[in-house]
Amino acid sequence: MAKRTILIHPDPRLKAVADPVAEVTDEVRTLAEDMLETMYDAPGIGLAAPQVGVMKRLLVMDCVKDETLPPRPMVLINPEVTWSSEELGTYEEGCLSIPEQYAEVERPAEVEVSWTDLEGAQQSERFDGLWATCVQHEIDHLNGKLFIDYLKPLKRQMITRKMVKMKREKARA
Ligand code: K1U
Ligand code: ZN
Repeated sequence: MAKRTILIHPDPRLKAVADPVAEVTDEVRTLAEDMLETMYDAPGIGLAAPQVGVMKRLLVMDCVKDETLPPRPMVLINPEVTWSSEELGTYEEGCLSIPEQYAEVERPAEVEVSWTDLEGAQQSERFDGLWATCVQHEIDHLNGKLFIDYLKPLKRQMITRKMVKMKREKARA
């Protein structure tokens, strides 16, 4: 397993639509393992392949926050939202590609998602709470959408400017 570098906004790869995974190969399995290691190390509760510069439709997540409960690492390949609730929920979201910036985003409170697992089998599950927020945030990444795209333009520009400055200072250091 190897930790991968997380891209920081703004980066054109974070605005691009990722390609479907054609086959679950050893390369895909290695990518999934590396992404889980990268996510836990960050630490984060989700990570999408474009965030590590791989333009494939694969995401990982583990929204078990209670440390007394066992972890639940999930790998979703070619995920699709097949149903969304009319009821909406608001959560203060963050993003590993937009460090230290948080904002409230409104999304469907529950979603049903189907995907291919690492064995190549088809899976489907209904998510609610933080899991629903996270899976929608990660699927957005696969479509080149960031949580700041839900914010008012001024707020989005302010965050983007902060990230540009942060990246410039990091490059100089
Ligand atoms: O996709 C990402 O950038 C990961 C992101 C996922 C996410 C967070 C909040 C709402 C929706 C989606 C993160 O994991 S940010 C870090 C974070 O939320 C966290 C970190 C440590 C402990 C608990 C949460
Ligand atoms: Zn994110």
